[in-house]
Amino acid sequence: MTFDLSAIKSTIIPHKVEGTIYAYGTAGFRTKAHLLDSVMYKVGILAALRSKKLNGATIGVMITASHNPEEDNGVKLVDPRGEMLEQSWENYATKLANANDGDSLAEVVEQIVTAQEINLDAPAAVVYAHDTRPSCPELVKCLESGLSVSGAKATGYGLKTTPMLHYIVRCINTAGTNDAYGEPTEEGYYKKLSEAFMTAVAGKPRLSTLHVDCGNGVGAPKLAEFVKYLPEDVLSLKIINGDIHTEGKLNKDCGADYVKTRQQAPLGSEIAPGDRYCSFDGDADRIVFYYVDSNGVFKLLDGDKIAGLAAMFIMELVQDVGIDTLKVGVVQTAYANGSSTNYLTNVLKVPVSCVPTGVKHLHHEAEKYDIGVYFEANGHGTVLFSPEALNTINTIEAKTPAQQQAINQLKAVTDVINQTVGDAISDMLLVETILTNRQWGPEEWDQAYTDLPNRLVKVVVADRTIFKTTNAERELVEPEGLQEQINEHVAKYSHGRSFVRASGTEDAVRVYAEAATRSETDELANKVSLLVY
Ligand code: NG1
Ligand code: ZN
Repeated sequence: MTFDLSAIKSTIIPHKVEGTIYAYGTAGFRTKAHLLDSVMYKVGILAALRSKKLNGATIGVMITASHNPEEDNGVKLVDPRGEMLEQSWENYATKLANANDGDSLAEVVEQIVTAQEINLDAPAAVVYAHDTRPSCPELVKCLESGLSVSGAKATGYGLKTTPMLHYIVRCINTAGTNDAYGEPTEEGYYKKLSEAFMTAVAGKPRLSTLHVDCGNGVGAPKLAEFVKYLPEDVLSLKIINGDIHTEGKLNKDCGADYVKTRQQAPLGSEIAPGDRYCSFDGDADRIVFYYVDSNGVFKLLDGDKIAGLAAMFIMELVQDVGIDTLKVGVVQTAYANGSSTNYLTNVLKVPVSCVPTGVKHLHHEAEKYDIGVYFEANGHGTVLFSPEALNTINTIEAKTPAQQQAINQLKAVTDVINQTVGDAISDMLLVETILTNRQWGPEEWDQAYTDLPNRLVKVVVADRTIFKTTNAERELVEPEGLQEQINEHVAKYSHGRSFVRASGTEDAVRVYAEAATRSETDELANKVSLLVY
């Protein structure tokens, strides 16, 4: 159990390419896989220190690069309740990763130990998992070597989706408490979700088959396993892009990110009017739905549409149960379509908060509501129920059979939802719960509002750090004067909106624009992009 400070000087895995600089950002560490062996070793040390700091609470480590190309990889830490690593520790992660010799690494470890008053003799427990990338087995070994030198009790969970690992971490840390989250196993996850889903759709006819594009990633084998827990007459799924063995196929022309950014169906789909489709990303924490209308036009039902559907359904259920004193709210980012914000605010009349990009910001804001629905437009999100809300839902006594039915359904919905993090399988079940209860196809769902045409452009600039924003990234404060120039263009378009921010995951600046028509949107995006160069 002891942490061997002197041993890290000899076991350190140094950077492969001198001069590489690493940063723990919105997506943890993420870059080309061959640059990550040193980082994995240090993440092993970091996870052990974090666990020691929290008196041996179990910390998770997930090796994945999500929707990125197959040659990339990445790693992020999971805190005890299944949330992302506490923000104040991101800086420690970055410092450890950039220490490139034994002495400086030991020095950074000592700095962290002092700053956080960590007892190095305290126990440490870490669980880890990985996605389907060919680089994972090697990187797992590097992580294990960092865990071993730190004296952590390390348990490998093998191939998992990112949200499954978050679920497992929360289950382990809440076992035996009033707050127990479930069985800390893959099977426990499948059972919890399938049982809750069956209750949530009980008595309603099954919908047509849902085609699930798994982006040739880990979602495919896991979903294939999950369907064994559900009878065919409850949910019918057909997996496409489920090949995790052929090199080069992961996220290639398929998956949630491809569908969202290209606004087109993935490779391997033969989508026709009436068909129901959705896409997962490479680690199955994001989902988007889509269909083609009777004119053959492709229509996307993205994270904003999911948030609207979920908020609508949950608000009605809360009312049927008679607990509408609970405050429901929705959290979005600036990338949310203007029509969705308008629908939430003016039709559902639900409070909407806008926060900077990155799931941790959305998650924290959602915690401020009794029931907080949060989704990024790209399909990453979930619903959080506060402990008080859960307590109210679980203890209220029904006065009528209708109220009892609403209570049962709301309880089931809280179990269908993975409350630790966005989860493609769980979000898929939430959407299917709502559509089955309403007996809606994608067209009925899509009727809530019509998306404004929008365009997201990536602009490569000499130095993206000069772009500084305020107001949840919707306005630039630097470079000086640029925001005024953007405003002048925006003012010329009906329903015009545009903003510029530096990406947190790529060396580029993103320009977003929306306006009343496709051509005006493209024109606005172009004009603003030219200002940024
Ligand atoms: P950046 O690169 O900071 O725009 C992207 C996504 C985020 C989030 C992170 C983490 C967009 C516009 N941005 O962030 O929503 O998912 O990656 O993966 O989709
Ligand atoms: Zn992902």
